[in-house]
Amino acid sequence: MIVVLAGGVGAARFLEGVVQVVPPEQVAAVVNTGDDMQLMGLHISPDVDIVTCTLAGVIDQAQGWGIAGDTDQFMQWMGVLGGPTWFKLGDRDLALHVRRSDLLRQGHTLSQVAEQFRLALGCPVRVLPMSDDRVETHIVTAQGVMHFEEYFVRHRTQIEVLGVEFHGADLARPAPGVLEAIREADAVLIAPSNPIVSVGTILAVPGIRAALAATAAPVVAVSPIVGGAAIKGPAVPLMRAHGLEASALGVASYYRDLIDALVIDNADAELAAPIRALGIDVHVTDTIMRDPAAKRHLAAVTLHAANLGQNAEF
Ligand code: FO1
Repeated sequence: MIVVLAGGVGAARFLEGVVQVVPPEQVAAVVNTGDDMQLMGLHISPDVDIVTCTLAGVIDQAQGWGIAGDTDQFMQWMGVLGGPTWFKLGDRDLALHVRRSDLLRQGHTLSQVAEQFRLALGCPVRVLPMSDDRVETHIVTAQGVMHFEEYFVRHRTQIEVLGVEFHGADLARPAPGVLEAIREADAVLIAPSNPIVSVGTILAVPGIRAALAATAAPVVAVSPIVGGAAIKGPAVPLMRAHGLEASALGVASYYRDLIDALVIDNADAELAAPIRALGIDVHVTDTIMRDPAAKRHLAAVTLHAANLGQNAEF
């Protein structure tokens, strides 16, 4: 079993590579739910939906989120009625949020909903929310503390980050199957997701860090920072707010006691030595997932770094 700790868009694209190298039924994604948000009475679960819909082949590829070919009649009328329109919910996408909210109200868990949706949509990979308990990532800014999505989407990250809070994390329990998957894994891969508010949120769930430290499986991360910049999203300001250098070396130091190896981009080759000095094995390659072949390549290099590359052609 290959376990992948996943956030949103970058992780979903990485998983598209992993399932080209190993059979999808041998892959389980442990997904961040800290971006989950209550909006208009709906429970929205961005990263779980992004991973599920990407691997089901129904994602809007250009955006990385939302449903391909979706329409915006609901949003248009929501605007007419004076409702919130800052977080765009497509008409097909809306079905996910309404159905999830209804199932949760009936007493189903996030995990049960994730499993029903991935089977219904034809996603071949198990999607395990990190927890069935409510955890929300909030960003501390000079304009107050706000939900991550308010910071990321409404304010387009254009406000200074003073800190990050994982509301509810201390009381959250890993969702069913998460600790077992990590314990029994042949390898644990940390996708090129935001180290702080995607992977960090997963690590904030009590028990998950310990499981990663205890597993016999190699733990290999892919740096989401290339040449000091993030391919997508606010990893740089969030790392800086955590006193971390916004670089592959900063990522290595953040994951230091958790990972055996780090995959970094060719652009950061000069950081291999200082990262190795931290006791972390380094693999330098092209990490930009510009097309399916590049996604496959990155996955193959990462699996090789986890000593599973024998039968992975790349
Ligand atoms: N991201 C945006 O930048 N703007 C949006 O309006 C938006 C809506 C949205 C709806 C459903 C969904 O599953 C994701 C959505 N995202 C949107 C993406 C989301 O904000 C981020 O990609 C993740 O939370 C970060 O991993």
